[in-house]
Amino acid sequence: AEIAPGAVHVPGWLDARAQRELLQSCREWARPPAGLRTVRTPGGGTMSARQVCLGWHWYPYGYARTVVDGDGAPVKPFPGRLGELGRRAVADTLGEQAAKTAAYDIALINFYDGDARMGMHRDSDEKADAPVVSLSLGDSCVFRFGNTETRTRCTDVELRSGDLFVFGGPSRFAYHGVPKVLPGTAPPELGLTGRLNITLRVSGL
Ligand code: MD5
Ligand code: FE
Repeated sequence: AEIAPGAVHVPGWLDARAQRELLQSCREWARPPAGLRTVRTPGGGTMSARQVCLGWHWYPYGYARTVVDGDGAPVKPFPGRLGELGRRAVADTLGEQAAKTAAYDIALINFYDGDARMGMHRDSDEKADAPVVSLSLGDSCVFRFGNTETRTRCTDVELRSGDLFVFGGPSRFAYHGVPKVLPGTAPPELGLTGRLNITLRVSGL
């Protein structure tokens, strides 16, 4: 479903096997060095979603090649197969032409426990306007999508395990957030308590 121009939600895009395999990879990427970390904002706040980065390390607010706000380790490489997955996601939603130009080189993996949230924001640390590909695993959440100009007049969408969301074109720099995780809604056979979100991005760096 197209939620807004360039913003496309595909429920159940990853089948049960693909979800299991991606979760297994996330568990490996979460191990130190350069593993799962708590992000602190310059204002002294703490983000409740914990994060792992591949390819480039995101910190508030920029990208680096080492974990500048954590253990200082070199960031883990961006796996080529995530790039393939990202291009397939874009081809399926925005078309082959959009997919050709999307050379993914960043994965940000956010882990939400039942109390975690993400406030309304825009993702503008990337220097390229390629679509962002978002994949969700585990517990469902309420995802709030605004537009480029305002955090108001939002649309709430429930994202479930296996869902794909692609943010391209006029939606690439739209406001969005995660006001709520819905604990206990993960597929029981997946074996994940909490929610994982994987975003694939083009750094333009
Ligand atoms: C999440 N992550 O569920 C979301 C999914 C983040 C973040 O917001 O910054 O890590 S990605 C949603 C997204 C990304 C880029 C653009 C837009 C939405 N958008 O234009 O709405 O953990
Ligand atoms: Fe974001």
